[in-house]
Amino acid sequence: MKKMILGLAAAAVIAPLALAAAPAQAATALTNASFEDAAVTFTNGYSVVDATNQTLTDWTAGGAGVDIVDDTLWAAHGGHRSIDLNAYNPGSISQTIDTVPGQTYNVSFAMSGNPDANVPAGAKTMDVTAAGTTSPFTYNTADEQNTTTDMKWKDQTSSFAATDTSTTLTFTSTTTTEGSSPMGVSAAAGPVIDDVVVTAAPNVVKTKVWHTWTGGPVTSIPDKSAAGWHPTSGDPQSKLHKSENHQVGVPYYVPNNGNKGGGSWFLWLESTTSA
Ligand SMILES: [Ca+2]
Repeated sequence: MKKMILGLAAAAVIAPLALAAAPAQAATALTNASFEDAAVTFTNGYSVVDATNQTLTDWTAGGAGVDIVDDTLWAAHGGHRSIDLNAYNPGSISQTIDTVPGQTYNVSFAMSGNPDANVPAGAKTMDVTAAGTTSPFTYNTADEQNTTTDMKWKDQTSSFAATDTSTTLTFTSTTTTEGSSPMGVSAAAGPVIDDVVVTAAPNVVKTKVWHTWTGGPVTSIPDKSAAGWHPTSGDPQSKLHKSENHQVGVPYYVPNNGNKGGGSWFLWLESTTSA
């Protein structure tokens, strides 16, 4: 046992011990992410999509329906079309994509708000929901002063951890009232989205490395950031030195590990990397 410890300490070879490796990144298959594909005829620059009129390719509209808006009404973020998540009341759109359980995904999109002058300007609110995670977003058209020719798009990002091999991603308007309106409806101008992108987040790998104190005699416990620590072996075979027996970042002293006349300090340090 003593020889083994000495041998490892002298080896000076870094052998990282991977503790938590998430699944490999997976390609997702979100389609019609810029809302350009829809079998619709536009009247006044928009077309309502709802449960009885599912004309938005690869997406399912819910709630009170949404509007596909083309750039004769306002300029899209990308391409020629974007989505107002309120038709005449709050609606939603959903799409189911392939996912890897345990993998974290980032959902980014461009957000604005319907600047219709017939509806009082104000907060346009919405949720992004996937795998049980709901992230709220707000775009305030009164603050932003966006117009149909300059929608002042803002980049937004949410994330979720997949729990299954497929995940339904849903954008839901929560804009339910906008005060009195000459149009006679309460919530006809909602949050606007375009250019959805779903990417697998980088995997986080935590690595523990075993260190031996090489800084000579000390009168107090060496700090974990002191220069005298030297990486040794990541996985010592002695149970005395197993990482699970020690707190990361807390030096521990072994009174007699085989050295003549004294013991040694040891330390486990952890590093986090993206892969
Ligand atoms: Ca678009």
